[in-house]
Amino acid sequence: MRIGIVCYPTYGGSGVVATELGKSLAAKGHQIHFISYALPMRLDGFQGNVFFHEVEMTSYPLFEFPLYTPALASKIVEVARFEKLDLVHAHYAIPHAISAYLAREILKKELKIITTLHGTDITLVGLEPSFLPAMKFSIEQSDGVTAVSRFLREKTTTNYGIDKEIMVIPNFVETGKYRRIPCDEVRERFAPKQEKILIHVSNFRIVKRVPDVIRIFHEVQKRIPSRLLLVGDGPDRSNCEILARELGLQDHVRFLGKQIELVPLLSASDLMLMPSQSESFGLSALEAMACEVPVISSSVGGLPELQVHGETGYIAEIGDIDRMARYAIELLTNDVKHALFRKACRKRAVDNFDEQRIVNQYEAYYVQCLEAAS
Ligand code: GMT
Repeated sequence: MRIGIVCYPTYGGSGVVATELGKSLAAKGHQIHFISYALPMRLDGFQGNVFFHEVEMTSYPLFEFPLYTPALASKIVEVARFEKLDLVHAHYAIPHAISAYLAREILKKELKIITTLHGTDITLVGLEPSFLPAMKFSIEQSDGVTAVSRFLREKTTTNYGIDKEIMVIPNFVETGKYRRIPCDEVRERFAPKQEKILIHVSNFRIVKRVPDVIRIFHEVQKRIPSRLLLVGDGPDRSNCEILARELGLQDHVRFLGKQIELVPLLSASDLMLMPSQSESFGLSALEAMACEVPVISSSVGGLPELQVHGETGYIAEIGDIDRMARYAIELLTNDVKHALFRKACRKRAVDNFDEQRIVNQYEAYYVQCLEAAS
């Protein structure tokens, strides 16, 4: 198939899923055309069957705001015509599904649209009155719609009154690459006295509740010699740096900023903290699990579909810092239990969320949508 993939190029789960999906489909022989305003973060190195098309933005004094939606629609039209695309797969509905709809109208419907809903496009941003009608319309007009968890499908149906069939296709991980590797050097660097290592990976948006991560670690650190690695960057980072200092944790917390190579860091870690306010799936938690890192998370969104409480980690109410800290201490002080959890994490990632398994589901869904349309 000739597939256009529209996504955000930035450090975030929807862009990662879109890019890894495209690379994997390309390896299976499909021709993949990524369309975005910059090269997607994980689209590194040359790969056959993979092409990138940049959306050029023009400015004009009359335009107070950049006009990305029509520019993207025009680029989709151009790529679809010249590359004879069978379908375009829009990752994150705003504005990608809207641009794709516009492109399909221009092409007189000779292009199929699959939209994948990822998270805040449905739970947060799309609910804004200034976006809602256009969002709802573009989802309803897509030829196929997928959501990354049952939770997100349910939210889409109830919050937007959409009765279109939505296929749940979860996030995935390349378990051949994401696996625990020898990590003595990394451990030595961050925890020279064999302290335990806790890790958090996110885009430091408010919904991630990174200050909770620091407060949980504060409690853990009182009982267990430990270090906290914070990976990623975003609007809440400065607040978190201030909080870490206020709590006297500056020598125990390392802010590593954005990192491309996560496997060595995850392999050196004993526990991941993900206390999010909202999380439609939790891709970072899955990547940690594949590297045998148990997860302490909140009970929101799709996290209970990923995690098995008491087997791969523990789940607690949003904001219940004390409970999350207790769970962390329990696991980090019980080597036998920790080893069992580590094994269960890897098994769950491999058995349920391995890349090949999920990419096959997307591929089959494309075929189904194309056949239904013909
Ligand atoms: O919603 C976001 O914060 C951004 C979004 C993204 O584009 O990175 O993340 C969402 O999509 C990921 C991939 O499907 C999911 O694993 C994340 O759980 C989801 N984030 C939220 O729901 C907060």
